[in-house]
Amino acid sequence: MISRVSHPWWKEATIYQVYPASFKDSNDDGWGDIPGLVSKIDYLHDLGVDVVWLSPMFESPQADMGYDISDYQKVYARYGTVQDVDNLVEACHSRGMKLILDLVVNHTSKEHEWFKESRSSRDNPKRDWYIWKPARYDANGNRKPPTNWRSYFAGGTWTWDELTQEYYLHLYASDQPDLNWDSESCRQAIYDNTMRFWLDRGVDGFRVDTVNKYSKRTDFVDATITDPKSEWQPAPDMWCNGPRIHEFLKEMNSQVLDHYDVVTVGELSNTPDPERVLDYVKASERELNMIFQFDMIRLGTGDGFGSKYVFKPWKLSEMKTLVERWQKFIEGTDGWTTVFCENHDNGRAVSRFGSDKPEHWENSAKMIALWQATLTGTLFLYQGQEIGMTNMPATWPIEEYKDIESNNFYQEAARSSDVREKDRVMDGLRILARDHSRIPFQWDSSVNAGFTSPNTEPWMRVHDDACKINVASQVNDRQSVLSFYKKMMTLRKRHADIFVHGTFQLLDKINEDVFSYIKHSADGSRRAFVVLNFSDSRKELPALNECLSDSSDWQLLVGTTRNKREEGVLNAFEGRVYVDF
Ligand code: TEU
Repeated sequence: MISRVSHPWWKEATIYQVYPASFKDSNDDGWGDIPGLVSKIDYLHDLGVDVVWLSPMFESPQADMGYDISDYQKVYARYGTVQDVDNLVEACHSRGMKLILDLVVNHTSKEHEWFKESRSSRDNPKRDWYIWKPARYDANGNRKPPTNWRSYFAGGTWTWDELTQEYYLHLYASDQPDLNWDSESCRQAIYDNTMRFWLDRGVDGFRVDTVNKYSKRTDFVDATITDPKSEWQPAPDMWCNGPRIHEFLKEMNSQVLDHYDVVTVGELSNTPDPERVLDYVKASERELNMIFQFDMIRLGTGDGFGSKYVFKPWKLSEMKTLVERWQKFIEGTDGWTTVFCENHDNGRAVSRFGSDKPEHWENSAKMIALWQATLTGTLFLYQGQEIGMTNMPATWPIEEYKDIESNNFYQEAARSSDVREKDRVMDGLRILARDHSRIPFQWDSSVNAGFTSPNTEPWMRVHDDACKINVASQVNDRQSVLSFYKKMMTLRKRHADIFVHGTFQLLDKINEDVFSYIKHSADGSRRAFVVLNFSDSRKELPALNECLSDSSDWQLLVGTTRNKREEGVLNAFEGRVYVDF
């Protein structure tokens, strides 16, 4: 049994998410791969990365970019082999780094052997490893699915199986049938086949996909109609935080995770109450070390499911409230939290929370770096965030969007009776689509940005701005976004008592341009004042002593601007940190 100390290795770690398809292609097939990642591990080590989180690289038909797994113990051929993963583990460990994988066990691919057996007959031993239900029939005898639930990818959550004359449940694509965690034998197979196999090869933990969806309500009733225009209704309360979820996660720990020195971070959706989130992340609960809570990163997405990609303008005061909530909810508890503003399911932070206009791009990216590096919790960076990669150009057509979610929402809008819906959704996708984070990483200014060879067609189009925004153009520039991230990573570690473990005090909540807060060291002896101008114009720098009504001698620790700082004024998207020690 591994002891759970109060400052385990993963609290002060910086964890970097790699999307294997788009990081580095080593064999010129247009797809990133694990040998390509291994070739760049020193780049990550130099950035200050402690842990690599590798998004799904398992064998998969790629209906949902690897989140539809057909064999957990094989590697998708375009990404490499199990031996390549072993090499990656060694490359990390030999540098004092660690590797975590993506644990995707709410569902498998429909091509997984387990599902093939389950669907082969109603009395197959694995029938109850998935969720099968009989049809309903309407007054005219027409066959209907068991419920009216809407899938995350548009459409319904049930697909009819002709052979066995039942429907199977899939919260996502029909290619992704949900596993039935109420089956004890199914859970045991998950623990052994998907977890122990990789932990025994030296993997240091998991990012746990859809972690609160394994236990679902078992009454399978229709959801309240909240979208009268649609046949399908949002129903996340039917499958999130179900009656046995904590039992299952405790079992996963006692039977597997507790026997290794590993970290877990859960993807926790549809759980807005901090008290309910603490149920998952208090060390005494022995469930998850930490979770991703999506309130902040969801800013701008429309309400509910169907309108997710109808952009909804947001105010800085809303962001402040959410950041404050998810900074403070662990204070006084044995829980822990995460810091992140990008991942493979969201648009780029510079474009969404700053500005990707040429005149503002660099300051926005550096301000975001300063913001993230000064927040409490384990810090997660997403590939390309450290060089300020931006959303795909607004001029790119829907054909450049490869994600199943983007395309399903766009096609659904195109079928709408409201002819403006398609344009509204396209406008929203240009800001919010998952595709923006999935285009090839920008290594240099060559054709295909050094991601793959110049005469290879990459699986997604390389950004038009890759010639300007790339590692090579920044690595030797002490004032670049990349250099600033390195500087902030160093300061974060040097002052971990404030930035990683400190308590958060929001200032001036109603200011819709400037975001300022105090971070207090754990023992209360040291403070940092962080001030961020989230606007595209000059703003008055809040007077420190007024804010804090004390006469401490505040000294500038770090600022984002290349230019000479102006006393009392913050330039557009400028950030600064002052300290009183
Ligand atoms: O996402 C699950 C999830 O929480 C969804 O809300 C997610 O944000 C997605 O955009 C659908 O709205 C995880 C993975 O991060 C995602 O990439 C996968 O598509 C999904 O699970 C299914 O495995």
